[in-house]
Amino acid sequence: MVTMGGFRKSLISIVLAAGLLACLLNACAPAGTADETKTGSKYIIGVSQANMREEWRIALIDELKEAADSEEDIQIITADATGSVSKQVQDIDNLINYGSDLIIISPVDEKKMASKIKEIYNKDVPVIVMDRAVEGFDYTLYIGPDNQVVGRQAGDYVANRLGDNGGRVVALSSKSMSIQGTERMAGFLGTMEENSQINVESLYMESESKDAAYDLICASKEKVERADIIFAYSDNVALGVCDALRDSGLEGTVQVVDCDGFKGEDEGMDLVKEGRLLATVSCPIGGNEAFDYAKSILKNESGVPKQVILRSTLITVGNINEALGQMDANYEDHGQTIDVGFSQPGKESNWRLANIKSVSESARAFNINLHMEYADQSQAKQFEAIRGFIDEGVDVIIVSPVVGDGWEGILTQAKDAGIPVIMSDRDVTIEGEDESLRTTYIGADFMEEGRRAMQWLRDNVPAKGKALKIMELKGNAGAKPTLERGQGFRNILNQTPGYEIEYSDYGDFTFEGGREVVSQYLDENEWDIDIIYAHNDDMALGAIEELKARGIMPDQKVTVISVDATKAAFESMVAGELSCSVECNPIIGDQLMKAVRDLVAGKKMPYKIITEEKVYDQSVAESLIKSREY
Ligand code: GZL
Repeated sequence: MVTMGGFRKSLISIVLAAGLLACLLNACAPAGTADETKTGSKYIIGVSQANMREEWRIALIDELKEAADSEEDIQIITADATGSVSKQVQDIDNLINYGSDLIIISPVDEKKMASKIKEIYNKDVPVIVMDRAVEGFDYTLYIGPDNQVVGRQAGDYVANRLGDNGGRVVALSSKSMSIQGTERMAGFLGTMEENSQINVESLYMESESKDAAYDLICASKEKVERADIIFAYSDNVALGVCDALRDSGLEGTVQVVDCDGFKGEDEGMDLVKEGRLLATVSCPIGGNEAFDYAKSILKNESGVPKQVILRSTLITVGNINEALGQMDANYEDHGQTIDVGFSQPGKESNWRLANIKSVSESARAFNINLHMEYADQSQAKQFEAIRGFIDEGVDVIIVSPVVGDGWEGILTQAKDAGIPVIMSDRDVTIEGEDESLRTTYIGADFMEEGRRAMQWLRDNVPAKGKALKIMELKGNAGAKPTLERGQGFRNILNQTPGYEIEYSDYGDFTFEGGREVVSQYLDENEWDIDIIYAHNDDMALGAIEELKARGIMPDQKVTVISVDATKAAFESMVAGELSCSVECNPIIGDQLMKAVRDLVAGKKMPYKIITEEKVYDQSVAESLIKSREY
């Protein structure tokens, strides 16, 4: 029996085979549109590329098509928006009308395309956004580099290269800069500002092109010849700079550092090998990652994150052969048992207990021998545990760091022992940003969680007249979730009149800690607080218990909001006590263990993998509580 779906696919196959698609798509991307040899595929992935002028965009399409070649039941259809927002909108409609089961889009303009992406996402068409993240989270998955980090890596290299004596740097900007270029330049100039011994001058190209770069350098010979290093934020621009230096007789006298580091003739990797570039910060294109996750999404596999931030790598003549080897490496998982040492901060909250359960279950499912240690919120005990894992000779170490600083020493010991480290649910700040000390971070975006908490307050608890007083219950001092949930909340608070943080203290993410903060406040003050913002549910529930014990709730209206969205939080919302909880998903065991197996198999890991999260309040708690996993 031919189902409507099967009929639809067969019809499409006929259309594709007849080549009508090319006309109907109204602009085949030069990389070709549909792979007619795979008519009748089970899945169709529609790819909407912003343009097919830029080398890396063509490379993205090629990577996706190459990946699809090895998958019989997946077909790729591409469309080239030729740099036009209106055409990209039309392309997406065409791709969906031909039966695309999933859309991959690299937006022409992430702000102008956000509503179209949200529209198809809300119609349950999975959509993977590449390279430029749209505002908000109305998409299935974002994959791209952190371009600020890319620029900072280039800036750190230039600063180290020039040393304490410093020097002169020319930074090439453009009057019409892409978001990617803007972020890279911001990261680069940010590091230049931290090095007062370096004199930086920005020159502005008429457009973001090789020729515009060439013309500008040739026309600025006096400024350029005084420079030690020129910074170009893309391979395309860098090539124009290198050609201009060559034709001006300055090649080798003035050095060039750039970003992109693509493979191919006259691309960054080539220019480094030829000695025309001093260094390039190489950014993976993400096509292989996008295809892998697209397959998981189409097959309804669990563990698909919300964002994958690709790792960028500094490439010089000293490590280019290793880097090229890594790019071509085929990784293979041999299915062997892998030994993992996991250092948890403790068992401080319901969230942590759910995380421990998830990690333990996934380890068994992924054939991983897990040695878990609990540090009672002590960084020293975490160091002790990690030294133990090193002595044991485990294959991989996973850490959920109790605080975010002070990890350089112990991570260097693990690196020296040849043991990669994955950060789970909390990241660390590494002085000097030596990216090799931590392989990847899998967890939440705490800044976004803080923003969402205050956005919920703004949208649901309107301030009337006098400013509403907020009590903040903070997690443990120095922990990334504490710092960033506080900062994210304040970012929105500072833009929203009518609210003020009246009192803030540490509750250490525990029930008792939250209760104690409220108790101490009441010992010294009359209760004059309108809102409690707790960094996690346990502290919120401890605070509610104390307010009830003191006879304040439920008589007085106190809005209590928190983060985690645990079962206990849902029960409290159903009971009409807690008002809202921003989700922070602890069920990341599968993602962690998949990352461990990929790592051991030799796969290059993303810089960050950010989990999917939502916001829940009393209006939905009753209907969802039975479906909650933790
Ligand atoms: C967040 C996690 C935090 C939880 C708390 O990823 O590290 O630590 O929000 C837990 O409940 O104690």
